[in-house]
Amino acid sequence: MGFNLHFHLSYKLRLLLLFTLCLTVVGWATSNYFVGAIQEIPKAKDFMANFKAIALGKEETLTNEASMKKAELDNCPYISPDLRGQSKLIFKPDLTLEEVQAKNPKVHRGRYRPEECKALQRVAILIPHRNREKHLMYLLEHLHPFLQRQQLEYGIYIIHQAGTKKFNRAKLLNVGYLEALKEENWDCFIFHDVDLVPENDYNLYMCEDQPKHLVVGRNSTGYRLRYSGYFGGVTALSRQQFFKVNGFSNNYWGWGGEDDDLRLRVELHKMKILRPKSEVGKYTMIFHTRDQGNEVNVERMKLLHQVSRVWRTDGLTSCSYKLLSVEYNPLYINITVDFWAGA
Ligand code: UDH
Ligand code: MN
Repeated sequence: MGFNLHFHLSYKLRLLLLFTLCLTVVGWATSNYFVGAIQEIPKAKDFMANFKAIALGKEETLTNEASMKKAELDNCPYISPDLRGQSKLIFKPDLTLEEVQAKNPKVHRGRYRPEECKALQRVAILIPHRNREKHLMYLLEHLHPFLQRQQLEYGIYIIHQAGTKKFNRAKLLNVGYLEALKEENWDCFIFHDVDLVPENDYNLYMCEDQPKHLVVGRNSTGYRLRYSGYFGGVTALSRQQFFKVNGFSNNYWGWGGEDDDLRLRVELHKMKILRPKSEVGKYTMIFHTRDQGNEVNVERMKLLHQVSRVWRTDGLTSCSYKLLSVEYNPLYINITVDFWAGA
């Protein structure tokens, strides 16, 4: 019995000693490892900051503070708290672009992003243009505050057709899409006539899972849809939706048909057209007569019969043009193109 007890105690003692030894060894090894790792962290941090700056094409190194601040922003809500609903639009005859600029101090080189939250979408507004400077000024006056109230990250692109030959709205919009994507991976594109001003800021300039037509009615048509299936004036297609249908046709010279063509492309791809409620999708069209160089296109019916046959080869993939200039104005980016160079 005595022998047994002695054996038992010394066995337990030896076990305890072994266990303590193990603990010491493990403790020593891990403390060494962590000290080493902690010394490595500042080096790794420096490397990552420099790498990020290079990858982003920034000259100065991002400070930790600035990158932390950006990461901290919450997503903006789908419905912004700044929306006002329907507003009465006033077009002051003596308005100047400088006044509009002064009222939009947070817009730089045609772009804006909210400071208070992370925008849900990055949106490019594409406006086909020639000889409509006054309309452009009124649209900018209303659109900038409207988009800011919607808490969007956005850029406004004017695509200007050089020369006096036939106007091609659709091809200009294809150019806008291709050129805008060269400087930012925009999520959503708004194809926007220069003379249509939205009246209600619940008309969200955002893309949905289906293409969206934003002009349910305008003052000039008694605020009713022009005809069932109308898909003109202002439309919103995501980068992927527009890419899928190969954009607009490039072959509509003069007025009419190009918007119906895009609708057919959308339908061929089994997508559905969404619209806001009629009280929300309201626009004022600034009065104008028909422009020179934009006479009715008598070929349009013939072209509309070919859509299902030609959409693959006529569109973004075949849009050729000569880029004359890209200018960064305070309130918009101006892209000037020539469709006839060398022709
Ligand atoms: N656009 C220009 N310059 C032009 C022609 C067209 O900038 O010379 C652009 C502009 O963005 C315009 C859009 O193309 O909003 C569509 O052209 P539009 O406004 O002429 O088309 P809309 O259907 O009018 O509004 C057609 C002629 C109206 C005749 C009115 C007589 N009642
Ligand atoms: Mn018009």
